[in-house]
Amino acid sequence: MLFQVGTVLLLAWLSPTTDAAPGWGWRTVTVTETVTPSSTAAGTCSASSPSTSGIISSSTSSSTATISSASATSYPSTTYPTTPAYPICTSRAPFASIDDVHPRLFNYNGTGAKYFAGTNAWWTSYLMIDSDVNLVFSEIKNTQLQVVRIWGFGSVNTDPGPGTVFFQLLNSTGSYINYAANGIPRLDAVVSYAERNGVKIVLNFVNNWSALGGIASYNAAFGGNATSWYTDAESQKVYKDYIKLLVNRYKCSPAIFAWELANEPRCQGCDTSVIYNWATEVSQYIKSLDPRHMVALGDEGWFAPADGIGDGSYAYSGDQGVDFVKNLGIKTLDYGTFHLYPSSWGYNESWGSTWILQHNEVGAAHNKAVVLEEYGGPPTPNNHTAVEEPWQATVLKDTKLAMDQFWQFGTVLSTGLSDYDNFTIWYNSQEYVPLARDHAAAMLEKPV
Ligand SMILES: *[C@@H]1O[C@H](CO)[C@@H](O)[C@H](O)[C@H]1NC(C)=O
Ligand SMILES: *[C@@H]1O[C@H](CO)[C@@H](O)[C@H](O)[C@H]1NC(C)=O
Ligand SMILES: *[C@@H]1O[C@H](CO)[C@@H](O)[C@H](O)[C@H]1NC(C)=O
Ligand SMILES: *[C@@H]1O[C@H](CO)[C@@H](O)[C@H](O)[C@H]1NC(C)=O
Ligand SMILES: *[C@@H]1O[C@H](CO)[C@@H](O)[C@H](O)[C@H]1NC(C)=O
Ligand SMILES: *[C@@H]1O[C@H](CO)[C@@H](O)[C@H](O)[C@H]1NC(C)=O
Ligand SMILES: CC(=O)N[C@H]1CO[C@H](CO)[C@@H](O)[C@@H]1O
Repeated sequence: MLFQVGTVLLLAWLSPTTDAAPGWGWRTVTVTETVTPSSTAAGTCSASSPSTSGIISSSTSSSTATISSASATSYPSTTYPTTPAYPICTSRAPFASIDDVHPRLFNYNGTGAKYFAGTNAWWTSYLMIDSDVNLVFSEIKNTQLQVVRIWGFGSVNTDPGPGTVFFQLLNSTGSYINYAANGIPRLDAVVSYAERNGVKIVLNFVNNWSALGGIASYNAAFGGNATSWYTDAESQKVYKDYIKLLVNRYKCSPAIFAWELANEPRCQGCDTSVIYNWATEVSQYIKSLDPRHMVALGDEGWFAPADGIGDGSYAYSGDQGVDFVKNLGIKTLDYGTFHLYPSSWGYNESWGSTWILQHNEVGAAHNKAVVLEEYGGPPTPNNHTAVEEPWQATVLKDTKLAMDQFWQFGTVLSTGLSDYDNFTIWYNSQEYVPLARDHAAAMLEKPV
């Protein structure tokens, strides 16, 4: 999502306008539960043993940082699990891949190419209560949505305390991974419950936006700014170390649909080569760690003038340093991604179908899978059907887009409503039937 990632202060969730301004900090969990994770990871999961013998810290005194693990003391407390805190890789389900016969489509679980739908529930990794994590995946499963996109990042510059989930603390002396109960074990739970429910996830590694840390939290610790981050040696070192930690930890799991470089990476005013080069290098790095899972970029799908598409307006101007066509040529990115928020971008709602068709055509020209991985409109709560149904019909009837993922899934957790914004489609609400259930079924029935 472009701007707000709504935070819901749990004690105030009845408030009708809880959309936060950009840059909100951390979800404050007012209900905490002692997490008593199973200490036994699946025995079959030897590939997953992560290099977590100590805090991963990287010196900031020079631009060539080094990892010195096993040297630091436990942060913020407790022990370092060298294996995931929840059972992972117990499922024998096949990994998702690009289909051999139909390279524009996915082979989800070894049974051949299929179209399908998915969703976004970024906040799942910040839930403290296991039964809530399980609820999210079981509801998504019974809707027949196949893939959920979730934030795998969460960085802070100062310790927010044990009631707030975060995965990484960044400051001038380095990166400190949080293995306490409000840290990496929450991601372990996400992967574990996704696997147990037979749902696959896209795990995203950094946010362009400042919510949940993001690029701004790297810059606060290591210097740099929103554009230099992509080439800043220190930030890139810490970012890749974080990727390495998660990829090694979860790479044995069939619940990983794809690894994703960033949420809506932008480099405003930059040559498109900056993001192209960064995405090439990072995706190659991920493939070197884990050649068996797919990798995606997570961008909004902006076109650049060189593409010769569109009317030259904002979405086609290259202003954000992203060139969808050029990036689709990166071999270590398995599929192309794009988003759709006409109301935020200054377009009318019917332009949405144009945007969908344009990305489909580029996918056809490259013979490569393309996914509409976020879409939302109109910018008011509820009643999204009139605007979103025509987009879904375009995807279904007029394209070979492999998957679409509405923004965003919402449900009632044990603590109250899940985090939400004006685009949330609430589980089993009236509009959930056409936009989630019926669309998911229709995508699965679409002939290949
Ligand atoms: C950075 O955070 C770590 C972990 O809390 C702490 O040990 C270290 O002293 C901090 N460094 C600075 C410069 O504050
Ligand atoms: C970001 O940092 C780069 C490299 O130091 C610099 O050239 C650029 O002007 C900075 N951008 C902004 C907006 O400050
Ligand atoms: C995200 O990208 C935009 C465009 O480059 C930029 O203006 C913004 O500052 C970025 N967000 C953060 C938190 O750096
Ligand atoms: C929507 O915008 C497009 C240009 O982006 C324009 O061609 C079209 O006429 C507009 N449609 C409506 C209903 O305003
Ligand atoms: C959400 O919708 C309300 C009206 O229902 C509006 O006042 C508010 O500005 C919207 N928020 C955003 C971020 O668009
Ligand atoms: C829902 O949208 C339709 C137009 O598509 C409108 O006529 C109706 O008033 C809306 N309902 C609510 C409850 O906002
Ligand atoms: C989305 C998809 O391809 N799902 C398939 C997973 O595998 C079962 C059989 O085990 C198929 O029935 C599904 O279609």
